[in-house]
Amino acid sequence: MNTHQVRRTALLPIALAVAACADVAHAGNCQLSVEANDMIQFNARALQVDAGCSEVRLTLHHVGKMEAHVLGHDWVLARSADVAGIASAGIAAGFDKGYLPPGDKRILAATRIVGGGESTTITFSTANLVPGGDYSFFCSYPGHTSMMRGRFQLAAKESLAANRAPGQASVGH
Ligand SMILES: [Cu+2]
Repeated sequence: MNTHQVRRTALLPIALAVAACADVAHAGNCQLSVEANDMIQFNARALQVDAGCSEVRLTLHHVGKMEAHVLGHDWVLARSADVAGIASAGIAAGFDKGYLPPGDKRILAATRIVGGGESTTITFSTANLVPGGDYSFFCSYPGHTSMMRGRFQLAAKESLAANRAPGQASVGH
């Protein structure tokens, strides 16, 4: 086993634990549940759904007590290379826009901002995601992005250990 395989294997239980409560009617894991807290943390550093999922249902739960305008959180999905650009544009957009630039095509999925005790659920298509692509999830609230981000993978569950390196396939057309 090489070091890459060891690292992927170490990440897997985290993703599985996050998805453990999902009650999936069809084959494969297409549902995710993520918690965020007053310590500016997500409870997951990596998330994964099966490549066979046409849609993903994600629930974000703010388990803290801070109100949304004081210390809120959202969950945003983008190509890893786009995270910094979206986050800075989001700060400029401001709280009323959910700290995200409206209509920005780089945003692959995003929840609204929630405060302590609140939850929000979104369903998003995987049509624009490439299996094995380099994606990240993050919180766009100002100052949170560096502490609240992780890897997002669209992968075949059977082939994780043999998961090939992200290919050169482009997301755009
Ligand atoms: Cu946050």
